[in-house]
Amino acid sequence: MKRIFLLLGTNLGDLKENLEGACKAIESHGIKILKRSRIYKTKPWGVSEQPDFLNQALEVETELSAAELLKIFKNIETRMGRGEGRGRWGPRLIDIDIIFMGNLVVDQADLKIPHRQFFKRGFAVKILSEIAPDFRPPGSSKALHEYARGESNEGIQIYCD
Ligand code: PH2
Ligand code: MG
Ligand code: MG
Repeated sequence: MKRIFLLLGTNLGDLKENLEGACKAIESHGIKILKRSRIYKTKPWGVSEQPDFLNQALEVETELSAAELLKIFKNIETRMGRGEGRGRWGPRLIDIDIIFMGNLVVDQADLKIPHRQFFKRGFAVKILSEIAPDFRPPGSSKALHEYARGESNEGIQIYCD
């Protein structure tokens, strides 16, 4: 079974409720949540003039393909009001990103796995490492905890357990 990791992000509306709503919506599609990281408050990456984010990593189990997952997550984002966000890296009610699906590598216009910016975002590496310290990204000899060790904790704080 492939180990599938997601990163949730939100910085508009009721942030905690958005994360909880996203988890419920994910489960409503028969996708099982195996692990949840703690919820972290993070400084915005990419476009800095926007509110702080709450981020949470999930490990999920499903037989669905990457394309099917993408479709489901886009639907959830739209239904939860993602359309109200602005721009590629701008504020949003909910963002559900596929970070890894085991050793799978996807390089399509609408979907890149591993997630393109994952290793550039210290907060993402730190948060995912909390639930999957021993996971080795495709083609890498290093485990996530080794990547996380080199990242600073600046701009990342635990929001709740
Ligand atoms: N997502 C973005 C852009 N910037 N910054 C933080 N801290 N957390 C995010 O989830 C995030 C971001 C676009 O997806
Ligand atoms: Mg994103
Ligand atoms: Mg996204």
